[in-house]
Amino acid sequence: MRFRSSIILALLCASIIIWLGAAQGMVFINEVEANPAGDESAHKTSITAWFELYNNDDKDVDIGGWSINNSEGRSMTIPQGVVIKGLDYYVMDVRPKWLAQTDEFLVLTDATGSEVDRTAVLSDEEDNEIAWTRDPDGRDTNSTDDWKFLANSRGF
Ligand SMILES: [Ca+2]
Ligand SMILES: [Ca+2]
Ligand SMILES: [Ca+2]
Repeated sequence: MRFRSSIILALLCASIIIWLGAAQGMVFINEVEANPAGDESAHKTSITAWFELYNNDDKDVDIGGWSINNSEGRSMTIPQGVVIKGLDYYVMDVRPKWLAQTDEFLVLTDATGSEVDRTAVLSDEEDNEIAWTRDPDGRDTNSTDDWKFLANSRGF
């Protein structure tokens, strides 16, 4: 009887540890601007598309070597040494057209290749400063409702 209750206790402890692990903060793909104001098809344009990552934990996270993959199969690696401070943001500029403006989604993987986050399928066919963002920042219920099309908040 005592043996059995020790096993139950051990299982309970393990569940709590797993639950605490799952409840830890995460890094999210938090905002995506695939269609900034201006004609990005113009020659030598200085317009950049971009996306923003958000660390919703209060601890710093080293994201060096992590990758962003888009739904067209393109991939971009975050440089070594990049750290997002707790509750802070990191913006990556990409050349226009790296992000598709229709039915685009992005997947963030860590340095071991494990998926950390993915966006909803997003379309931005408006040529303006409105961008898709998780609202509030870091909201993630695996629903398209996590995302709103709002005036951009690049880096904040
Ligand atoms: Ca836009
Ligand atoms: Ca544009
Ligand atoms: Ca933002």
